[in-house]
Amino acid sequence: MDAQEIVDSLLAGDRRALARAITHVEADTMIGREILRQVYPRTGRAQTIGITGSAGTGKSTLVGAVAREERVRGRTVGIVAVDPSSPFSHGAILGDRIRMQELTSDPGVFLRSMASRGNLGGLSETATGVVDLMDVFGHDVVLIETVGAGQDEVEVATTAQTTVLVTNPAAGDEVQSMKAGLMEIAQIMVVNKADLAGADTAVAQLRALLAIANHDAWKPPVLSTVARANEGVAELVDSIDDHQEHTRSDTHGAQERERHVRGQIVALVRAGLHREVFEIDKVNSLLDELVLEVAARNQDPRSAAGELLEALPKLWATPEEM
Ligand SMILES: Nc1nc2c(ncn2[C@@H]2O[C@H](COP(=O)(O)OP(=O)(O)OP(=O)(O)O)[C@@H](O)[C@H]2O)c(=O)[nH]1
Ligand SMILES: [Mg+2]
Repeated sequence: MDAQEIVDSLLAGDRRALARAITHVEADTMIGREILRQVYPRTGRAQTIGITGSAGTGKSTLVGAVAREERVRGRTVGIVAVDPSSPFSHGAILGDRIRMQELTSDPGVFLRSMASRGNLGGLSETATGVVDLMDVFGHDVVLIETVGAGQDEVEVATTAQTTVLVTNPAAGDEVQSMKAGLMEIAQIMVVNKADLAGADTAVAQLRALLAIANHDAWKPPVLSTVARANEGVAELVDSIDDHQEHTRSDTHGAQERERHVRGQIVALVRAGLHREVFEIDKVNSLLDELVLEVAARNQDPRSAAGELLEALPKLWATPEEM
């Protein structure tokens, strides 16, 4: 099947065509790129929502609960679950699958797990494309779950219009040390596992932090949920709707949408640079030399990186001579 055929079937609502398109985008094939080019003008209808946070905070449980609530509201849901961890964690994906099984037997839900590991370009390149596909397929809502591992967390923020950062009551230290940058990527903060002690304190701490950090038109709400018991989930979906409305409003919409696509482009350039730079043989030769120097403590890693960056324009300018 060529790109055009896949796009036609996808737009006609064929789930197998969606699965096939996602596979192309994940493998970054020429067909995958062509599909994305063709469908992009039709994107932007779905609510795209990133659910991120540290491992084990209850993101998958929350994604399931939010998906069910969206279904109650009559919306169809696409779910992208990104597993960033080791090759040994297939069990984790499987666990999520089993937990979400009840959802996946619902024709109004489409679930796709993907591994971000081994994807040199990082999450943003593939996830952004997969989200676009789920959007044009006609899902009303696309939920993207990622474990916040620094880089990935920032990248997921560029994938979704609305990013929900999930923490737990016990994560007091984490909240304290949470960098302002990380808080800025979130439009909604959730203290999940609010059935555990300390939830009110965590909510109060986050609100206090946000009060000093945030000066935008949108003030991120801090909510508490018990995802496992569906508590606070309807309120979370209300908040997501509020933020979505904000991004589509006349007054702030243009600015929000520009912030979002600027982040996307920058993340894609960063990912593309990363991938392309290390495809250049001369870069790798220089890297090998620098590795030996730094390993022998003759040079520090920072100046080695500086040397490589300085040499880069020249190495890059003559790729065919390598
Ligand atoms: N007490 C309590 N436990 C919860 C709640 N929500 C989820 N859990 C539990 O927390 C554990 C982790 O939940 P997951 O949903 O897998 O968390 P996750 O953030 O997706 O985990 P990773 O994807 O591995 O990072 C499970 O044992 C859940 O049952 C909650 O509201 N309260
Ligand atoms: Mg999970």
